[in-house]
Amino acid sequence: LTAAAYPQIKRDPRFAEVTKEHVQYFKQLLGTDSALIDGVNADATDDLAPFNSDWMRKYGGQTRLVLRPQTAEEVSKILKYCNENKLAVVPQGGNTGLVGGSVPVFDEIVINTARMNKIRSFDQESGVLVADAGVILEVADAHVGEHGYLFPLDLGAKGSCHIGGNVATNAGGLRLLRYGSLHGNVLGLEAVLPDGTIIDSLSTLRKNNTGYDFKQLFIGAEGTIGIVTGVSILCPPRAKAVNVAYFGLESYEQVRKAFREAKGQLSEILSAFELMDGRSQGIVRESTGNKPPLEGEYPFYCLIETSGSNTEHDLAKLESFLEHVLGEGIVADGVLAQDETQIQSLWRWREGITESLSHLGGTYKYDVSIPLPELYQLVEDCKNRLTEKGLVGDDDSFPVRAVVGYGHMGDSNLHLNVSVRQYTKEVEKAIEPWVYEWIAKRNGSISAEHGLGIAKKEFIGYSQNDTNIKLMKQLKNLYDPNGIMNPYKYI
Ligand code: FAD
Ligand code: 2HG
Ligand code: ZN
Repeated sequence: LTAAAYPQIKRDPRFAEVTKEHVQYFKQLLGTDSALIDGVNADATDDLAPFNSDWMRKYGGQTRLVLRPQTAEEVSKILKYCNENKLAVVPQGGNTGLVGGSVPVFDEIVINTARMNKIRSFDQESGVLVADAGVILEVADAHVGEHGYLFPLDLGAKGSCHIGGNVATNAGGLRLLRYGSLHGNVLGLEAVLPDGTIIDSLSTLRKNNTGYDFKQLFIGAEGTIGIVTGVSILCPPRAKAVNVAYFGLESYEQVRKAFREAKGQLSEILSAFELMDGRSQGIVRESTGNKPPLEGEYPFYCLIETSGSNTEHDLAKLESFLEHVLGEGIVADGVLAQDETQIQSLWRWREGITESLSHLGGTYKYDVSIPLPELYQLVEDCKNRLTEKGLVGDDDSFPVRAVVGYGHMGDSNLHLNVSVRQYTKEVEKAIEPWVYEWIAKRNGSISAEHGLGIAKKEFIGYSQNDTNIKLMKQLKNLYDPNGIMNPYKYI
């Protein structure tokens, strides 16, 4: 796979090209060599490559300069200088985004947050963590874990993604059902505007109704109005009792029934309800070689997690739920993890899907919100459409290898993934814009949790009306009048 070129997008001639003088300024400002990758004065193609290409190796550009500031003040000076010199920039965290938003399109300067990685404070009474934007999600969770708390977001890329990137994408993840979205958990932000203004809105208060809530605009803005440099976030107590069960089911209707029962019977202790279709689990099995949790094969699987404070009480609830769903034939078979190792290994069957797919070649990803009754129908319709067009098959002459569906059933969020041997226009045109029309007809969203980036730039109109798009453009112009922040992306 090679990073895509963008024949349909032209480089904006308003932006300057990075010169040796520009690099000299940044070198003086940042001081150390490790703070900068300089492809202007020397050939640094190999060192720049990981910053130029996205996680899927689908999108990429040709930056010649990566900057790794350590403080908000440094970010402020960088942005002010870029703004004055019309140098376009791309904010980048862990570069795990799945919509091509975190990499340059042409020669934009990458401003990477990896060196802004300090935990600033943790209040053991309130559970409020204040940390730099470049702290890795897993590190933040381990830190609050030492004090008996949990970071309220968890996702498969936790070992690489940054909390600033999570905020910038408004990542949803595996436990949103229980802990809610970052729009609720983030209490404050520190961010830098293109003109160098540092917005200090790093409140640690739970309640603060004193005018416009600026932080909300940065949550999910995907780096288009400023750079998040610090995050203050409310962490819930870590559950003392966590249980995970994994089920095989005969139909999507049975999965819906199981979800209704789980909500009704497990209510306050339910912390995740995840859906996986048979094909997605087959792909994880082939890629990892692991023994599946259940003996038989089923068209659908689901993973249920409970998190509570009393092991006996939770187990009693879960066992009576298991008895009920097995007894009523809602689920065909199931297994309950007996210890932490088994909990982790069951989760890998869900969390490992994205990575297992990535070993097969390319993946067209559609991260969508659809009302539950029709959620899985999209996968069936897409599979039928691609089959009718003669695009799906087992041998190498067919471009499509598999059409799979999985996702956060508890949030009505489906991940439709089309696994291809190569990214081709033929396959892309067979899916888009058909898939977006399908979603718009059901009043769904074309991006539930990954954002728009460059992948969905052309399709925002399927989920936002003209008035909303106009308001977004007005805000963009207000915050970033020179348009230097993450250009060519969705706005
Ligand atoms: P990047 O990829 O570096 O950047 C993402 C966007 O945010 C870009 O537009 C970038 O310009 C901008 N940005 C980054 N940092 C900043 C900053 N400090 N200030 C301003 N803008 C910034 N997403 C989910 O929602 N739920 C999931 O369950 C989930 N699981 C995933 C599993 C895997 C295996 C992978 C590879 C990705 C997954 N993602 C998921 C997608 C991704 O959105 C998240 O991994 C994460 O939120 C991105 O963080 P990052 O630090 O890697 O950001
Ligand atoms: C997940 O839920 C992530 O596993 C990634 O959001 C989904 O790869 C995808 O499409
Ligand atoms: Zn997801």
